[in-house]
Amino acid sequence: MTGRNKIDTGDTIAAISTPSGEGAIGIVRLSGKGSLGIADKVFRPNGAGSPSGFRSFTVHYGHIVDGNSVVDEALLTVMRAPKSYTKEDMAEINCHGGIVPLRKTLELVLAGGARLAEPGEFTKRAFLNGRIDLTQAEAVLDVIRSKTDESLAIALGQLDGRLSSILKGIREELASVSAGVEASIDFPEEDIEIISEAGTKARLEAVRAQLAGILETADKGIIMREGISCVICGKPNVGKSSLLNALLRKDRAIVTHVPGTTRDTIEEYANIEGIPFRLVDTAGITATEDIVEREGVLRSREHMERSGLILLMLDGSSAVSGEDRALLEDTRSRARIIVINKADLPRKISASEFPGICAIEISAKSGKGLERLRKAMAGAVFSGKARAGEPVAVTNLRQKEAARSALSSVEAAIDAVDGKLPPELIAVEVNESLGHIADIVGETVNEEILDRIFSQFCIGK
Ligand SMILES: Nc1nc2c(ncn2[C@@H]2O[C@H](COP(=O)(O)OP(=O)(O)OP(=O)(O)O)[C@@H](O)[C@H]2O)c(=O)[nH]1
Ligand SMILES: [Mg+2]
Repeated sequence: MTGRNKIDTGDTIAAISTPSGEGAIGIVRLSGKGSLGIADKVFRPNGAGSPSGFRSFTVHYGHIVDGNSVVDEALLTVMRAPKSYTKEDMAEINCHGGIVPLRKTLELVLAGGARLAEPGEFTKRAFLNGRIDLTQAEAVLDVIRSKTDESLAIALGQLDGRLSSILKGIREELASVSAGVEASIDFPEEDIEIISEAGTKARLEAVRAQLAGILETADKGIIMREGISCVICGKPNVGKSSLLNALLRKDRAIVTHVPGTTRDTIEEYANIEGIPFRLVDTAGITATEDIVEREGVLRSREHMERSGLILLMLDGSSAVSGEDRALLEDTRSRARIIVINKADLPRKISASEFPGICAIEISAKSGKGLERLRKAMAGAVFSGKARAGEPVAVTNLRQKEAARSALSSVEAAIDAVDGKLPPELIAVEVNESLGHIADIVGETVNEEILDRIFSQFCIGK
């Protein structure tokens, strides 16, 4: 278990917070009690005073110095506890964005008493110091990595604490139910029922509905964060690579009239209707003696197994072949769209031949039907579920599993009320549910999970 107050704020951490490489500016960031004292040693302001005397939220022009020699020209920003990213004293040094001055500045602050920050340690401190909860810390990473405007909106909503505030409401309600139930354990002989059975049940049912609502957002939230993999498959030469290029709006894959052009799989993210799709172009599936082609076919099949959505492509300008039929059969039970390509040519196959299956005629060459395909892809992902509305969502499996456990404990508590079980047993379930919600926000989560989460961050965040 992690107590939020256990962090050792005795040490001061430092890191280069901008990407490595050449840039217009680069930032060395410091956090901890010693930040401003260390800044005193390395930063010589042009004006009066020194960093440890500067007011919070002020920016100062000056130079980074190593003894008497100037390392770089810089701007220093001072942010004092508790109003900073980490809730600790912080200093940010904006240097010129070359690798050498940045490294040199970092070395100087380390020599001045700071320790090199671990990945995500600034955000971890913001969490451990109680400025943000774990869902918000995870959202920081999601904001950085978001792939579409819509996924960004969800991440920003979570960073803003929308999920946290719903969870907070649920916790307060459960805590109050738990207190009531426990009171009836302590004072069983009281005549007045401290809390009515029906009242307890109604309150638990309201919580159940709220948790179920949160869980409903999880599938969407996870897809919006991680993307959904979508494989384009079919026999050779039907136009799979042409479709990949058309959806990406760039010539990513090689297209030729020779069957067997694509040998290995090609993966690229595409923003389709706001959903991040990881498109996978595959080698055409066919019985072949060629050893390279056969390896390609094997990989195509592996991707078909793993993907969330299959685009099974047929060449609409020639009749359905045995190879097509085999693939139609193989993908029967999967989420799929039949894509009938080459609609610019005289057609031999039409969408109406596939009643009850989503089949769309397109021309990867002319672009005809692509809009319909995009809509159908988005529709297949959320299978008619509403996508509009507030961007509140559970966005990862960790949150989802904990929410699911919280829900089943609430259900068990309702069953216990229905079954007229002793209040002790109701209280156990309610408290169990409270524990799972504490896990989501990170109050009771163990060190290992924290390490796993924060190790995904870059150093300096
Ligand atoms: N007329 C027409 N030709 C197309 C269309 N889409 C693709 N083609 C042509 O079909 C041929 C094969 O296209 P590719 O995109 O390489 O097909 P593929 O399915 O990736 O082929 P493999 O990688 O060999 O399996 C090329 O000559 C394309 O120009 C289309 O919509 N209409
Ligand atoms: Mg190809």
